[in-house]
Amino acid sequence: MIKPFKKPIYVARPFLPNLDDFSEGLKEIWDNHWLTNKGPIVQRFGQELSNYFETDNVCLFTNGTLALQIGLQGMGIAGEVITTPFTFVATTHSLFWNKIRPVFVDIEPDFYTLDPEKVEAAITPWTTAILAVHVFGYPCKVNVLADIARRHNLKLIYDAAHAFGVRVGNKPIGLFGDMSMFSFHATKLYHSIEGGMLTFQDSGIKSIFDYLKNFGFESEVEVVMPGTNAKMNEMQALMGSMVLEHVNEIIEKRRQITAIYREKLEAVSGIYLRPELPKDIGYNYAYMPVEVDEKEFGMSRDQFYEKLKEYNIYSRRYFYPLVCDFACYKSVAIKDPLTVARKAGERILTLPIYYDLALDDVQRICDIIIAIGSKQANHQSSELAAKV
Ligand code: T4K
Repeated sequence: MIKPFKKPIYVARPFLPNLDDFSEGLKEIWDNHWLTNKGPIVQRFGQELSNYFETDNVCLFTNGTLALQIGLQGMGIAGEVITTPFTFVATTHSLFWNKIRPVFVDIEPDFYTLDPEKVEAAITPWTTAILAVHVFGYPCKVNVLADIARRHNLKLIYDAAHAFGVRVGNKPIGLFGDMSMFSFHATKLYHSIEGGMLTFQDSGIKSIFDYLKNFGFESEVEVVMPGTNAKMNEMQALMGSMVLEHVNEIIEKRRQITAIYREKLEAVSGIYLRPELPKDIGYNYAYMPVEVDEKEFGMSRDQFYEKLKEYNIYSRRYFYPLVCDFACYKSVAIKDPLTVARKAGERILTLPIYYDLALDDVQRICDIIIAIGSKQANHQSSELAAKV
């Protein structure tokens, strides 16, 4: 039997820069005595991200959820928005906080992103926008969705929380649609401890986002709108700036991890991997989702998830339950049977993937999965033999 890992292997672990470098960076904050409210490091960081995303239209926030919430508010989105149930709850919560009705439609089976045909079928006179998610960093069908949005005069908004570093046709993913939200949470491949960012097409809207994240202040004595507090602080920006220097090596390491998983798990009966992405996509290897077929693998996804824990491996069932099945969204009327999303939600498991995960450990995780699978297969065939 393969031994369990001595230390827990989590689904994600934040990349941390060299501690001495970070301490050096902290000295600037100490010297400045400036911790938040448009500090110099936040401003510098904004410029670095602007360069990385090839646009001046970036706005930083304290986290991704507030970025999306404020983005929707600033763009005046109301009524109904067509969205996916196969996502983290924050996507839908940001609609709820804006009193927008979510209209859940199904996803496509290869990469779990919104199915454009289902989107088009769900448009009503009250629809104002499409809120699509580049889930696991897999880009949505950006050109088809853009065409639908244009023909129906809808805003196209992306929850790009998982998509830092992704490119489509050599264009940064944040340049697609009217607005995109990125999360810089610690569990993401790129992070600033907590943090979020909007990229957007209309440069005129930047000042609205700036007001909304800072109480609506125009000056010491003028408040122009009822904003909230969603500012990024200097510590976050320092971390974000330092992690940005390493983002290419982070993505490269994740590519290597993914390659091992793919090579070793491809032939495992009952474990299904995503197809190869189209050649024009520069992927970020944000997550490592696999689907478990209970009959073929010999145990359900949930049994497999529990079994891995016995080996000190903590995978996650992102995204199960579907958002529409959480108690707070149960009352939302849904016309679409969500067949693909339901199947994905019941079968999916995301395996550990992070910069510090040793390639030998990835091999071992795969060996454990293979051993679990074949043990089940042997168990099933001896049960069958006993019945004959
Ligand atoms: N839209 C989408 C599609 C999203 O996925 C998210 C966030 C958002 C919007 C909202 O963006 P933010 O407001 O968060 O910026 C995690 C994250 O908290 C969440 O940011 C993320 N999505 C979601 C997919 O995953 P949990 O509840 O799974 O996190 P947690 O605490 O269980 O962490 C997962 C594993 O990571 C742990 O088992 C251990 C490890 N870990 C975690 C932290 C926080 C560490 O090793 N170190 C750490 O500091 O939600």
